[in-house]
Formats: sequence, structure tokens, C-alpha cells
Amino acid sequence: MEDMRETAAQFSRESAPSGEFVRQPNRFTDPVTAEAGRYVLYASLACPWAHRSIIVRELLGLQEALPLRIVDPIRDEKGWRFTLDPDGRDPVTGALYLSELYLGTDPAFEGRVTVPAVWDTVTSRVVSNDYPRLTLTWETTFAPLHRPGAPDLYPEPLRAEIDALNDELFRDVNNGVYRCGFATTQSAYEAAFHALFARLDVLEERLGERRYLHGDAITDSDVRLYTTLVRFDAVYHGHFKCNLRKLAEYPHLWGYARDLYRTPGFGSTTDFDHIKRHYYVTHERINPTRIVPLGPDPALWETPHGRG
Ligand SMILES: N[C@@H](CCC(=O)N[C@@H](CS)C(=O)NCC(=O)O)C(=O)O
Repeated sequence: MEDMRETAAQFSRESAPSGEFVRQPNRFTDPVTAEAGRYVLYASLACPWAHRSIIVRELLGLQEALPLRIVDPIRDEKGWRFTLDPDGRDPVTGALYLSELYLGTDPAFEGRVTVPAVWDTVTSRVVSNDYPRLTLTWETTFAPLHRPGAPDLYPEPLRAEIDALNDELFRDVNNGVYRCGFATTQSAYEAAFHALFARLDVLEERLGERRYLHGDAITDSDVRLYTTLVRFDAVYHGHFKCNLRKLAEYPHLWGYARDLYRTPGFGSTTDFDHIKRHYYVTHERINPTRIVPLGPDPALWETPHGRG
């Protein structure tokens, strides 16, 4: 009965009749070539999909080759804004809103204007908002621009295993928390909730046996899992109702997440202020009062992780 009730969705165009959240496809998927300074990465520190690219850029030493612009964590009715920049304008393009770059590239674009987005300064177009491919592009195509001694986050012999795990991580964890939070029926929420916590149990066991998801070295999969775990207790547990357990209640996952947090490139790019303000203020259907919770204590992330 309850499932038949009409419920307002956060993004109505991405809500299936069953109440399930079905994410829009990525519109811009052009290839990117290894040219230092040609592309600009537009990102939000709040966004887990953008955070992936930010971490990989740091790990691989691509800071100079791939300039990064950060948007305001709070979207207004016109979307992502450049209000952190002088005069509220992106210094690269002069835009006030990220939507100007999308519409300049495709005037008929009607989807959500999302981060991460990659801008080509040569053609003045958005070339990619294809977040699952982007980290792989920085890891492979951009190899000639990596710093000396950069880690191989996508090693050839592990690619099939990484791809397979990444698919599971996406479905049940990365996008799983959104499927919980943006569900508009009880049954859609419960299905996503059970899949999420079943997967976390599997990952908890796996990380009891090894330091990182694929062994002794950090890979692309660890970056993807980290960006969800680091937001879990601060946002997903309350705001998205992912509350069977907190991250801090899983000994191995919690130790693993703090181990990564202390690794250069992870904690240094994690901004709990942007993360909390973005979710609690921007999703007004879920949190109409827009009150941003004060906890949990971020100092917990500095406690000894006991790994490695
Ligand atoms: N491009 C993907 C994922 C990226 C994404 O959803 N980013 C969020 C921030 S975490 C965003 O930019 N949202 C803008 C909006 O919802 O209007 C999508 O379209 O679903």
C-alpha cells in the first residue's frame, strides 16, 4: 500500500515508477589526450564522483598538467556556481555557472549539470563528464605526464579484477547510498539498503585479510571505495538513511578508511565542511530545514588505524 503513494523525488526525471533512483547517463564522453595544461578539471570537494579524480590527480602528480577549479559546495536553482572565485567568475572561462560551459557545448542539453566535468581549453568545449572513465584516463592515457615514481593505480594484470570489483562497488556502495537516499518508495529504499550492507559485510571480510582491496598496493578500486566511506558517517548514515551500522562500527573498513585518510592525496583532499554543507543544504526535499549537523567529530579520522 505504502509503495503506491506518490512521493516527491529529489530528481524526478531519474525516479523509476518503482521509486528506484536511476542515475542519468553521462552526456559528454569525448576522448582526452595527454597534453599538459590543455584540460581543466571542474570539481566539487563535496562530490564523491569528482573526489575520485581529485585524489588520482594528487597521487599521480598531475597537479600542473591538469588544473583544477573548485565550485561552491552549495548549488542554487541555477546549479553549480563559481562563487569561491574572485567576482564569482571562473578565471579560466569567465563563467558564473558551470551550466554556461555545458550549454555552450550543447545548447540542447537538458540533463543535470554535473561535476566532475573536463573542459578543453583548445576547443572551448566540455569534453567529458564521464566520471567512471575519468580516473582510468588519468591513470592510463595521462601516463606520460605522471610524476616520477607515481604508483600504477590500474596495473595491467589486475585490470579485469579491478573492473569487476568497481562494478560491484558502484552498484551497491557508491551509487547504493544514493539509491537509499533518493528512493521514493519503502521497497526501493529497503532493496538498496540490504544490498549496501550485504556488500559492506563482504568488504569488511576482504579487508581483514589484506591492507588494500587488491593486495599490498593502492589501486583505482581503493580510491572509489574511499570516497564513499569518508562520507558515510558524516552524511550517508543520517541524510541518506544508511543506518544499519556506522563505518566506525566495522573494525577493518574503519581502519582501512583511516589508513587511506592518512595517505597523502586522500585526507588532504577531504573537506568535511564542503561535504556536509553540500548534501544537507542542497537536497532540500530530503532536508527541508537545511540544518547542517555538527557531528561526527572529524578528529576521529586522526586516531591510530593499526594497519600497514
Ligand atoms: N555525472 C553523473 C554523476 C556526477 C554527479 O551526480 N555529480 C553530482 C554531485 S555529487 C552533481 O553534479 N549533481 C548536480 C545536480 O544534481 O544537479 C550523473 O549525472 O549522475
